Amino acid sequence: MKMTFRWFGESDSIPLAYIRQIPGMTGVVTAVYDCPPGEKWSEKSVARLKKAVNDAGLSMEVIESVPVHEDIKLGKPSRDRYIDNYAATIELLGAYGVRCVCYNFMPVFDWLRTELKKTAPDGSNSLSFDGAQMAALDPKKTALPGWDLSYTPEELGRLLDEYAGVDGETLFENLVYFLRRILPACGKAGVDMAIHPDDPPWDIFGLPRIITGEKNLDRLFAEVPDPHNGLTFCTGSLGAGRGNDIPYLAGKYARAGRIKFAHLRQIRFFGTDGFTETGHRTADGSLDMCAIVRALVQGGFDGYVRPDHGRNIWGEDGKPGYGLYDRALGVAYLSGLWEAIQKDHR
Ligand code: DNO
Repeated sequence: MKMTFRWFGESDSIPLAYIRQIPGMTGVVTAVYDCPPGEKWSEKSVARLKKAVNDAGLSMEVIESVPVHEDIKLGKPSRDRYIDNYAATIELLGAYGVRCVCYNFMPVFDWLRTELKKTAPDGSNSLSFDGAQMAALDPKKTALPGWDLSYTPEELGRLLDEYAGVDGETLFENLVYFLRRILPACGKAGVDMAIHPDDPPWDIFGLPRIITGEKNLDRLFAEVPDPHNGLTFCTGSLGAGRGNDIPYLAGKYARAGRIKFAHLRQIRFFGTDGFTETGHRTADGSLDMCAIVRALVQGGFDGYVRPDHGRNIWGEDGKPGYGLYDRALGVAYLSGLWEAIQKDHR
């Protein structure tokens, strides 16, 4: 297992030097943020980022994310140009030592929450989702929590209307088309693609979401068996789907060699579909973190791991989910689980 930490580039308030001091830290998971979605990343930006990371004594083997242009998800004729740019970016990243690219195929929005700072009894706060509150929001009228989109309301409205003709089946076909076209570049560059599950894993605002559980993941790997076609095993995203048995899925896809990257995060369920993010320990939420790590270890997973969202604690007011303190505590806890389980497993 290689422990990593997400870092949002030079504008991140957390210095690389602090990240390096977290016990067991090997590298950061980062991205180039100055390139419009769909264009090829510039070599200058990639080289500069890598130098900053390496100079701090850390590696840069995982990129999260190379965004997928909406035209690719919509299957528009312009998609081929954007797919070519994507493949060229993969080759560039491979040449700079990147081994894994995390991406998602969610229409328009990435993760969605209804509250960014839900206060817990201990005074900490964290991200939270309540389905009834989400259903009451109209993305064409209100800004969604955490989403200061680069679209104007008119552009967003148009984009949402374009998805009216795209159901889950079409979206899935568009994903398969995209992967088949870029995987040759991944093979050449030695880069694994690691799709991030939809967060939360069900349709929202009438937009289809397809990376939601076992059935669709099995279909994805059956239709695109290339070994570089992999998964970011995000426990919090898949785990929000209460029908998903997370330790079972961890074991199954680890054994199949499909897990290229793991996001380990704890959530506590409430109501019928609500969840609040908590500290990483098993005792703090609804997911059995110990069983998940055991399944990964026993399944032979030896890839990149990062603690996922943390709470705001000790007075920190971090980027939603991405403060320093609670994620660092998450690393310490997860590394302890790993050491204990690995020793028993040998
Ligand atoms: C949320 C993250 C996601 C993830 C993307 C990958 O905190 O896990 O935003 O980076 O879905 O493309």
